[in-house]
Amino acid sequence: MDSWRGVSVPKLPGPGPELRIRDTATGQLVNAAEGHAATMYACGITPYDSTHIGHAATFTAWDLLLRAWLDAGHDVTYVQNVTDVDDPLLERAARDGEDWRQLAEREIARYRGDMEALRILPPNRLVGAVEAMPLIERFNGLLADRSALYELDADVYFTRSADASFGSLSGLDTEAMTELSAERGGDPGRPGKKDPLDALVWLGARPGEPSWESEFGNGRPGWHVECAAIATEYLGTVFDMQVGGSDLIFPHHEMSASHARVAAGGRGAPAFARRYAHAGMVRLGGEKMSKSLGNLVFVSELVAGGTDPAAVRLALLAHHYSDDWDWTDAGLVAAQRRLARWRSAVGSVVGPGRGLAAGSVAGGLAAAGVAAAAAADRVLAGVRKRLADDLDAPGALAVVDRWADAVLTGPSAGEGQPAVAGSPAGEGQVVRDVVDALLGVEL
Ligand code: 5CA
Ligand code: ZN
Repeated sequence: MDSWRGVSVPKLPGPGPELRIRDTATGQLVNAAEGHAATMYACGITPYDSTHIGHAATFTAWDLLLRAWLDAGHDVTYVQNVTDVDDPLLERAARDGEDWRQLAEREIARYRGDMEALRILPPNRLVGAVEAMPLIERFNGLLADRSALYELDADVYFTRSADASFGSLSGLDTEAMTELSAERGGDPGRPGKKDPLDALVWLGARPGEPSWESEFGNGRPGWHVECAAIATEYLGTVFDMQVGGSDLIFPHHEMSASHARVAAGGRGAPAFARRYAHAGMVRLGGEKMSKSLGNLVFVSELVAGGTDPAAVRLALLAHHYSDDWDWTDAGLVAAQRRLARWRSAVGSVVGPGRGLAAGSVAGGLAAAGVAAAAAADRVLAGVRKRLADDLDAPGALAVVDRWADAVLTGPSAGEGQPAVAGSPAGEGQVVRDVVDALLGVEL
């Protein structure tokens, strides 16, 4: 399906550092990409009640990751799905007496608009489950070839015992997995299953629900197999990063990886993501912001109410992506103040510099130019360093804060700093480019 419109990313001088990320499976800080080509799969939205601040925070985290990769010179392929047919979407459509396709289309459009407003770079491919039916069926065919599927009534299950590495991502014991599976869309208690943790890969058609013909009968795909099939189709058997919110570690990412390992032959050869990153949950009033609870703050409503999307983005970036945190009005106000301060600092030093027009003596001018270039370099190096260290956005914001403080309150506050000889841009422009390219915020 169509992705959304991207924004141009300023090119910064020299390649940035290699991004290190904390891998969920091992807990280690590791290089996010293995080679020059860098590949990422992000689990996308289920399009009903999108895009709340929790979604926005998660997709902003992956946007930072993408921007760090681009800055480091990687050739990036980024794929995201849209779960445009699944139980929660169908249930919502039924509740509201709306056609499920219409609901999905409207929410996907809203999501695209929100992603554009937040200057989140689009994936190379945005793939809906509905359009992916043929490749999901092919993928299920591979699982069947490995004798990893069985039927229960008209449904088809994946037998997790086919995968010796099942559990290696979450590291959870069976009891914890069973509990989470029941909470998050699984059916561990269903009689007739060979193992409570076996996952549905094909649901036989239910009355009144959409279904597709396949060699497994009329039906629709399970959730985990959707992402396993789309990711491996477009990124290959092995790729660099699988990302999503922490609520997806188990069962979703564990199951998708397990499916993919078995589809790839199941002989211990690497399959699916080399690394996993998970974003913390954004709460409202102490509870996870979630569509099912309905405690939501929408990006589209904030923006329609006149909030600058750049301030929303800064409010998100004030938290480390892996932390759980509460969305508050005070956090948004602080972000608005920060944005105004940064804009004011950039505005006061932007351009070739009023210092040039002021007719300073050559020596003073050169010294001011060197100081300005050094200040801009500190921002560039500092923001890069913080982001390369497990996407430390709060640390990166602090680097820019220090620069803005120095500009607005330092001895030469209000004085334009000239560009250095041979430097293509003045201090303000360099900072503006750094904040734009790496943090996605337009000053
Ligand atoms: N379509 C599936 C993934 S294949 C899905 O989980 N959709 S979703 O719309 O429920 O969530 C989209 C993304 O936002 C997921 O990565 C999810 O983990 C994340 N997410 C959902 N709620 C929150 C929240 N409160 N805070 C942070 N991230 C969240
Ligand atoms: Zn997914």
